[in-house]
Amino acid sequence: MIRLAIQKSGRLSEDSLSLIRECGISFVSSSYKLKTEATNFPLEILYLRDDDIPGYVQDGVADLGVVGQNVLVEAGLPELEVEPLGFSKCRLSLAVPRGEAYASVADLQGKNIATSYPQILGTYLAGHGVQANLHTISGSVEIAPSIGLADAICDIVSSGSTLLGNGLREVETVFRSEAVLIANRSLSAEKQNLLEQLQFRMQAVRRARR
Ligand code: PRT
Ligand code: ZN
Repeated sequence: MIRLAIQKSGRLSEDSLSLIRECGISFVSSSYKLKTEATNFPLEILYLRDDDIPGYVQDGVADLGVVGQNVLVEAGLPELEVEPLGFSKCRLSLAVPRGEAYASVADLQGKNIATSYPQILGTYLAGHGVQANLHTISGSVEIAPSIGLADAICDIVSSGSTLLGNGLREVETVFRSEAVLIANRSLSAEKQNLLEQLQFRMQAVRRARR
């Protein structure tokens, strides 16, 4: 039996469940349950908050997980990635108030930047030789400039309409992300074999979708 952690409820949930089903694995899922066993594959599914998934897989509480690369890299565990899954594509971008002049990332020197991704942003800014004050907030990052909390923000963007609606302009792409399959680094031989079967099926599903 191998344990796979997926997001309980959010943007990754539906596509994660569809992927498992398209792999030919049957299970009954219900919104109030925290785990489910598949009926035709030795798989147990755990439903968790996405932020908890990398740590649980690292610790072996779950063997496998489905999570966004943004959350995985922010958690400092990029080495757990085993397979890109091609859904939940988005980017982590820097944005400034629309009326603000902006020529390059050097303009952010000494500025206050609100983000939920201080690790990824810190690495990016350091790579560009920029020192800024990062303010870590966990939600509603886009309103920070309009309430005087920050000069710029760094947040997840997909369509861009949230930035537009908050009077912000996207100026730099810091990181590109998609959902990935992650795995504990010391799986037993039996679990490693189950992982390979799952990866084989996931790759076939992706090829069939193209
Ligand atoms: O409750 P839990 O902690 O499990 O979920 P969560 O609220 O932390 O995450 P959730 O469900 O919002 O997102 C899960 C993952 O989906 C993220 O970690 C990303 O990998 C991916 N993803 C893809 C996105 C988006 N697209 C996205 N658009 N995550 C967030 N957004 C937000 C964005 O921050 C913005 O505020 O959606 C808003 C709208 O985006 P626009 O550009 O389309 O307007
Ligand atoms: Zn989360």
